[in-house]
Order: sequence, then structure tokens, then C-alpha cells
Amino acid sequence: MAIYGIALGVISSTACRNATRSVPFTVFDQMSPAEITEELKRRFRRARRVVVLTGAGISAESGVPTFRGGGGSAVWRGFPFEQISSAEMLARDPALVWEWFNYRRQVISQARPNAAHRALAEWEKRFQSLVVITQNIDDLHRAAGSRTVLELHGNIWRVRCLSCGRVTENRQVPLREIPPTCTCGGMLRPDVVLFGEALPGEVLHRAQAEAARCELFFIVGTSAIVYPAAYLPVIAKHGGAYVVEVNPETTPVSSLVDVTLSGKAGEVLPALSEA
Ligand code: BJW
Ligand code: ZN
Repeated sequence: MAIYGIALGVISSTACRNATRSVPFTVFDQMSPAEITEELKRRFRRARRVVVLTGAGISAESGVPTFRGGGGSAVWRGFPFEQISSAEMLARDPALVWEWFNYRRQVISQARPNAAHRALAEWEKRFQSLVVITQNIDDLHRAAGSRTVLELHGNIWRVRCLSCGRVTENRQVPLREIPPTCTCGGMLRPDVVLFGEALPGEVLHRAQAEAARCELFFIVGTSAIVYPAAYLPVIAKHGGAYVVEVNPETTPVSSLVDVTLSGKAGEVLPALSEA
């Protein structure tokens, strides 16, 4: 049986205005639960410290478009997302960047955690330590009930004032004002990490430390090309962890990992829970 995975959300200019999007589908080979090897099952049963690095692919089955995959990458109003999700664009045209985020806030507000997010929330009860390190800004891990979540790239529901620096939660959808302003009168920005910006230092250090000392490291639904997140599986491997990739496509880390479970996160992770 073939799996149809959402590999890429291509968001066009008209699509944005109409709040619709075209999503090409890619046929992926199915991973069957039988491919969960005896060794992985044994390690899964015995592990005490487990770390899971997640990317956009884990939220694809919740209806949140990925950035890359299936050989393409997302475009919005003619802008490649690398351009519009960049520090440079925020400085040049904050209103445009806010419109991009306003659109995505609408999409994400409709999304609910899927079976993969739920499986990871359940794994917290199973292991002595389970840390989810996510590149996602959609908050779906917390919505699923995960408590130990390290957000490397921020959170779409937080805003930061460019004048007073205050960080606040803002769940207004759609935004009434673009760009939104702080109570101090300063301009707000999304509290996310754009290209060319540093990751939150404390979060990154904790993620690196957790990767270095875990026994089992999962890398789920990420193209593993954005740094420094993409370096975490390398740290885990050097620290002696057994590294498992869950993705319907191969990635630059596929050659480094101990085992690749080729399939959709929403099918593979619940199957692992049963292993
Ligand atoms: C499924 C599935 C299903 C589909 N189940 N799977 C070293 C070398 C080269 C470059 C650099 C380097 N170090 C830094 C850089 C520059 C840059 C970088 O990495 N560039 C690369 C692209 C080359 N990095 C940065 O700029 C970072 N900053 C930095 O390093 O700062 C240094 C600094 C220090 C001091 C002062 C100043 C600066 C910041 C990176 C921030 C990334 N931000 C974004 C946007 C966030 C805001 C927004 O949302 O708009 O984060 S980019 C985008 O990519 C987003 C994601 O979190 C990130 C990763 O993407 P992810 O999650 O992997 O998703 P996709 O779409 O790529 O992949 C989806 C995968 O899912 C695919 O593989 C599918 O097959 C799979 N999939 N369905 C399971 N059902
Ligand atoms: Zn302010």
C-alpha cells in the first residue's frame, strides 16, 4: 500500500489572499511496522533518556504545510520562504512579513495535534526522561500534552516588542492591525527565529546537552538542512546514542542514522508505541 505524504505546501499569491493553498502530493514507499527491528524494539523498551527532534513533517498530517520536501520549497506571493522568513525582510518590509505570519497563524489556528504528537506526549509517561526538541513554531506538541518541549525556532503565538523587548502571548486571528503594536507604542514582531538570527542561547544549549547524553535519539519529519538544529543528530551520535530517523524521504542525516523508518510520523510513532 502506498502512503501519500504532504511533502510541500506551495502557497501562491492568490492562494494567500483566498486563504487556500495548492499542495502537490508525493507518493512515498510505505514503512511497515515489521520494519521496526528487534534491536530497535529492545532499545525502545530499555531506554531511560530519549530525545526527539521534530520538524515541519510531524505537523503535515495536521494540515500545516511543510517548507520543503518532494523536491520543492514553499513560495508565498512569489517569495521563496527563505526570503520572507528572514531578518533582512523583517527590517526591509515588516508589514509584508506580518502578512505572511498572519496567514500562517490562520492556518495553524485550525490545526489540531495528530497521532504523532499524541504518541510523543504519551512517551513522557514511558521514559524516565523524554525531551522533545522542536523546530516547529506551531505549538502542537504542547497542545497534545507534551510538557518538556524545547522550541528552537520560537513560537508563532508569541510576539516581541522591538522597542521595549517585552514578550507576550498573542492569539488574535486574524490580526486587527498589521504590523501590530505594543502597549509602549513600539512595533511588535513574531517571536520566532528567522534566517540570519541567532537561536535562543539557553534553549540551544539545553538541546545540545540533552542530545549529548541521551540513549535514543529520534529525528522526525525534518529535512535536516537548517543549522544549528541539523547538528543535533550528529551530537547525539557522537555521544553514543542510537539514532532513528522517521521520514518518508531521505535526508542528509540518513547516512548517519542507525535506522530509518521510512513513513509518515502519524503512522510510525504510534506503531513504535506498540512495539
Ligand atoms: C514527513 C511527513 C510526514 C513530510 N511524516 N515526515 C551552517 C552551514 C550552512 C548554513 C548555516 C550554518 N549555520 C547557520 C547557517 C545559516 C542558516 C541555515 O541553516 N541555512 C541552511 C538552509 C543552509 N541558519 C540560520 O540562519 C539560523 N541562524 C543561525 O545559525 O544564526 C547564527 C547567528 C549567530 C549569532 C548572531 C546571528 C546569527 C536560523 C535558522 C532559523 C530557521 N527558521 C525557519 C523559519 C522560522 C520562522 C517561520 O516559520 O517562518 O524555521 S526556516 C524553516 O526551516 C523553519 C523550520 O523550522 C526549518 C527547518 O525545516 P524542517 O522543519 O526541517 O521542515 P522542512 O519543510 O524542511 O522538511 C519537512 C520534512 O518532513 C521533509 O523531509 C519531508 O520529507 C518530511 N515529511 N511529511 C514525517 N507525514
Ligand atoms: Zn513595547
